[in-house]
Amino acid sequence: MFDRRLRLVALLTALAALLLGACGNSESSTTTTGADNEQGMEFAFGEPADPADADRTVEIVASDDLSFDPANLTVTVGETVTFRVVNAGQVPHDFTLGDQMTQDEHEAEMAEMDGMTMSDEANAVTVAVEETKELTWRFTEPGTVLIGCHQPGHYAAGMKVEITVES
Ligand SMILES: [Cu+2]
Repeated sequence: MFDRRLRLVALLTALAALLLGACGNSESSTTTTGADNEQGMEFAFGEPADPADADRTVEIVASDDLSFDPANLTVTVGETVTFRVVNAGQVPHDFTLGDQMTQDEHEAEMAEMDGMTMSDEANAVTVAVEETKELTWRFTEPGTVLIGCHQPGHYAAGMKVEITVES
């Protein structure tokens, strides 16, 4: 009885450590987590925006052949876009908006978490089978921004959208 309670405490402690580790406060300061976003986390490639301020809506369809449609997109600096993310497949996909560094970090985080579902963040949503979610973003810097799916193996297989932000 007492033994079992001890094991439960040990398990919970291990779980808490795992969760804290995943949240990454002790890791690189550029790691984006939901908690950080709520505290006004800044992104180098733009900022979350109010859907009411969107200049247009772009539908992004995620498929089980590990691609997004469209695979390329051009936006203008200052433009606010609502992405309507549609999962047309039979497995979960996710949509993470970010520069190359953000994609690389997210890929590493997902590998560490071994398939656990990420909670939605200011720049990322997970779409379950037959689910559609929206995310509104304002692009503030010229350059290239990517959308990546970081379900295990998907990004490596090329599941990404290249967004060209024109000045
Ligand atoms: Cu995917």
